Amino acid sequence: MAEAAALTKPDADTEELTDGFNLIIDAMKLNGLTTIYGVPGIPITDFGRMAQAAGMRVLSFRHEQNAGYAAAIAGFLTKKPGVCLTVSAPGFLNGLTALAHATTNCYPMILISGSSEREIVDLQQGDYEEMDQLAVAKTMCKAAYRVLHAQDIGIAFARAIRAAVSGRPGGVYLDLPAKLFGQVMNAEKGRKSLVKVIDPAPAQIPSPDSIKRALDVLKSAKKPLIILGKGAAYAQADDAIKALVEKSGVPFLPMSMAKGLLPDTHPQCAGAARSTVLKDSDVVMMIGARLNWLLSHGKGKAWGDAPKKFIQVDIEPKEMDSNVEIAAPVVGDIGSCVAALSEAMGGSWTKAPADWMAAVTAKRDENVAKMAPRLMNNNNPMDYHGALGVLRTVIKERPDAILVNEGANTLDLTRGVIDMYRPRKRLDVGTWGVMGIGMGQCIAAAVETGKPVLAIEGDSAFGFSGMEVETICRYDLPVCIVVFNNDGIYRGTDVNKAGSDPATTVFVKGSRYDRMMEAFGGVGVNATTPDELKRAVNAAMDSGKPTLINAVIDPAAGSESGRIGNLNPQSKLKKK
Ligand code: OXT
Ligand code: ADP
Ligand code: MG
Repeated sequence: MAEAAALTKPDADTEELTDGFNLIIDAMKLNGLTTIYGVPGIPITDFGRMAQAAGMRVLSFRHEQNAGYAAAIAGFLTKKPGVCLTVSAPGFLNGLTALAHATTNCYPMILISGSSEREIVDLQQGDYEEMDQLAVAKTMCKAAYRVLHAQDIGIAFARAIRAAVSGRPGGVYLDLPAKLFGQVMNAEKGRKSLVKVIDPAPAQIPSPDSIKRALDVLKSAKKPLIILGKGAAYAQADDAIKALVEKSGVPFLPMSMAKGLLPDTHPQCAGAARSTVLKDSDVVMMIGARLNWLLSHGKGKAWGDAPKKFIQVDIEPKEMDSNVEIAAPVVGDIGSCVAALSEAMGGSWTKAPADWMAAVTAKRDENVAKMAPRLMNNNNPMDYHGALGVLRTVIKERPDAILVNEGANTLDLTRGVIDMYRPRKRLDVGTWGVMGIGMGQCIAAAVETGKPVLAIEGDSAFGFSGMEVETICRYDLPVCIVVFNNDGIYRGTDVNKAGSDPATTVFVKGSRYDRMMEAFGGVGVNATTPDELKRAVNAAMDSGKPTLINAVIDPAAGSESGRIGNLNPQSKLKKK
């Protein structure tokens, strides 16, 4: 043995070497992945240090789930996979919810987890944080890969990037066993093993037949409607979408995260006439939106009795006919599809019938007028509308700010009240209605865009990721969090009649979430009136200092599950 080592030594002294740590960093940088959201620990601690030393931005969180939500929304905002880095088993599992969320929402993301040694895991011999992570991850994402050899790192990253962003975007898992990081190889061979992914999300051009079919259906409509979903926002084809909508003269309904793709104040916006347009329309063109629960699966009471024809523009062919028949499927990327539709419409397209647009406008104006006085109240304790009336102006005056929003009443009322003016400025709970996305999304939004962030959070929703206020302070991010504190989930008024424990939906009364921010050097404010709220939010948005405003909301103001109470089963038996 000693002899063999002596023989190889001279080579090792002169040969330029690299290792797994460096190859991972090089593979990421080569492909423009320069920001990592994660939590350090065995076996990735040194990797984080080395990545930072190599000029990458490595943001260290307090819990992997929040880092994962940050990576997921970074993917949505940038069209590049957001990267989340975790330790093995428990860290991996903490990140997995976010990976599944990214996949469900069609956000490109890569979850990279260190893992224990294969030999020990496979024989179930009880390694440190032992878990067959690859097997667990497979069902939660678009693709999952494990890398055993340093020379495969380049290919693995290329595959992960391509899988995340091509076709329908989604989450990808990369399993990196501890031993891989330290594996040494010849540096030149290492460099050659890296892959720069060319055209990671190739354009997918729709067939001319599908474009013609779609326009024939649209032309036949008397009451057409365009529904814009977050896929349309993701596509970053903003000008082309605006051109198509305006040329068609068709009212458009933005799904929650598509608000602002065209301004909510646009004359064709039907956001404030939602029920009317769903019920009365005869042809519906979906652009980057799915007919899932958020659209009542395209059938039933919400859609009324008028017969409907659907046109669907989506990159995923399997999405067609998922819930109802799609009369005109247009499969391709939204940029290419929308451009092809516009071009085929030519210069003399007849706009949607004026009486239909007028009916939609009348309903919209009626709803807006009905809401207006409620937004101006200065009640103490505040209700949702009084508080949101103030915040609506904050966004109107700062249309470039990013709004992060979660909760039940806090979510649903904010969505309705606060108009958005620019694309990809509203980030929320997405397809699963998941609580906990808040602080991760705030951090990624600030980091990826450099814009100020306003988060409007239910007190329950905030609790899921609240510890990340320390992270916000540590990186000194321009984030203003408003916690709508109504003492509980939906309401703070429930009483447990059967014992001394509090009811399941209520929290400590009079909590002061603002003090959490103060604990870490940020600004905390307790606001009990819309006027106080307005002053505090404006100061925060102007200063860019991490701020948390505890907005005291009447505990009786909310309703169970916000606007989706119908989904919450209630026992028909007499309750004790
Ligand atoms: O057309 P009509 O007349 O019908 O009117 C509509 C619009 O036209 C009109 N409108 C307007 N009027 C005037 N002006 C303007 N500008 C305007 N804009 C619109 O308003 C109405 C309503 O419009 P909307 O909202 O568009 O329409 P609608 O019918 O509501 O739309 C249907 C939906 C389904 C598309 C929509 O409601 C929607 O997107 N909903 C999303 C709901 C959602 O995802 N909710 C979150 C989950 S709830 C629950 O699960 C919660 N949990 C459990 C839990 C979760 N989720 N996750 C995890 C990990 N663990 C547990 C928990 C714990 S919520 C929750 C916490 C809640 O407590 P908090 O303290 O956080 O929050 P509070 O409730 O505030 O206390
Ligand atoms: P929303 O919740 O806003 O209704 P969904 O998440 O349900 O939106 O739907 C988004 C849809 O957009 C998905 O079906 C997805 O396949 C599609 N999509 C995402 N990116 C693109 C793209 N670049 N081109 C075409 N379709 C896309
Ligand atoms: Mg609440």
